[in-house]
Amino acid sequence: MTSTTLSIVSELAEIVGPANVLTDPDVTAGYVTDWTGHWSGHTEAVVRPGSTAEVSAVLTACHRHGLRVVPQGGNTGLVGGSIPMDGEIVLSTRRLTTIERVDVVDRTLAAGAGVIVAQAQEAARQHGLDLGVDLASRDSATLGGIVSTNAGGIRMIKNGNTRRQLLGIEAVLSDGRVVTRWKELVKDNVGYDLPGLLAGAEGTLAVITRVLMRLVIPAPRTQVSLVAVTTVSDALQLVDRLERAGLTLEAAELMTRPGIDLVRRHHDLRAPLDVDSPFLLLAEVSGQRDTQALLLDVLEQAGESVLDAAVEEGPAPKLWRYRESHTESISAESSTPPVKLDLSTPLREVEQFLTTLTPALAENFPDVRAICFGHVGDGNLHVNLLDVKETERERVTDFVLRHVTQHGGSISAEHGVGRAKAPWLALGRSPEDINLMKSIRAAIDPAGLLNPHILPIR
Ligand code: 2HG
Ligand code: ZN
Repeated sequence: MTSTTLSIVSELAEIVGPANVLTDPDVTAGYVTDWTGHWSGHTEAVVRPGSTAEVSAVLTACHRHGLRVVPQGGNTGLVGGSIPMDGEIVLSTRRLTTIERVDVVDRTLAAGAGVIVAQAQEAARQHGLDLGVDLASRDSATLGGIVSTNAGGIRMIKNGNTRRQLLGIEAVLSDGRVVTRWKELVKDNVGYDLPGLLAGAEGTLAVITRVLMRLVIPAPRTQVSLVAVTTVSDALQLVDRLERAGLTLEAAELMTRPGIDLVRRHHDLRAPLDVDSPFLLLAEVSGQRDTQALLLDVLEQAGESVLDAAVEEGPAPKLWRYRESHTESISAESSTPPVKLDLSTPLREVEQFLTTLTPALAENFPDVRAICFGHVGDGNLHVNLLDVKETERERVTDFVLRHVTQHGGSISAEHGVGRAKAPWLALGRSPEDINLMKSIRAAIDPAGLLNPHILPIR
């Protein structure tokens, strides 16, 4: 350790207590590598403040020393956005775990940024409400993490993204100043939308310490159907039919045959349906009454486009296992950390995008296996590339991101920019747009100390 590091470590220890400044590489290991194992950095210290005042004091100290800081929640991100790739200090928000209040009249939840998503959901459910966001990493992801990445997840089709669930925020700027916008109001039109700006900023503008989340009424009588279809368009038409029949769409997820086969191999699951179709749609619907009858009716009326279907009643239907086990099974299967590309296209382009991508990849990257799945109802697909050689990662990423751009899509639908997409920002935004984002960033964090490599200001 250098003398500057030694002095900052003891300064940080004075603020948060020595037990909450981690320096031993064995202990910090879990904070410097991401879930996929691809993004791996190093740090001299992980600091774990236990209150907003401590976060403020930590950032004030780092600012004084000109030290760069990477904020981190549950470290479940998939784009390297919370990893200290260049030796930054890691500021973990995991000790900010207070659930302050659930308000059943205004339907809000006030909580610390380090509260785990599943715990926030549980707290809301105890009051007959629910968080509007749900995602496979619910048992490790934190509220601060899903807000700062503006996570999408499986309920986005019904409730919108995390930014839409955010009513208020408390955050600390890089120089230690605390900013609070905290009113339990769904209508509050005074000036710029600061919570909306900090949501999705991926820790480049401030460290989020507390959040005020909108809650929703849980779905009544859910039914899950797993439907075998031949084309993506068939899947999307079915989604449209379900909504037109008066059912509320709770989720609409697409899987492919190779993805299902892989999940089955890794989880020892039996075939979910009797036919082998190229695509499977998992649609969860709800309704006030006769939900199952209505669902079966729609499946029947869809005629030959539905090759086979299984229907199961909620809550916690087993059919979801086929979808939620994808990420884990892909990582277990791939000989190298998978290249994970989270993309979206307009709904009318999803079919073309996917059917042209697979042969183009096979022609240009014959050794790479692609598994695609995702939130098809939102036009959002997760393209996972397996067995990619280290030397090929950049080229294959560039290839797929250009392909999605040609289809009018986005290079990042819900996972954010992080390190993974930073070099391709210009594919997703115009030069004027990028410059404006840089100006905002420079105004709020002029020294560029917070998560500097996502939107570099110089
Ligand atoms: C999901 O939808 C997550 O399950 C992870 O966004 C996606 O593993 C992925 O590529
Ligand atoms: Zn997803």
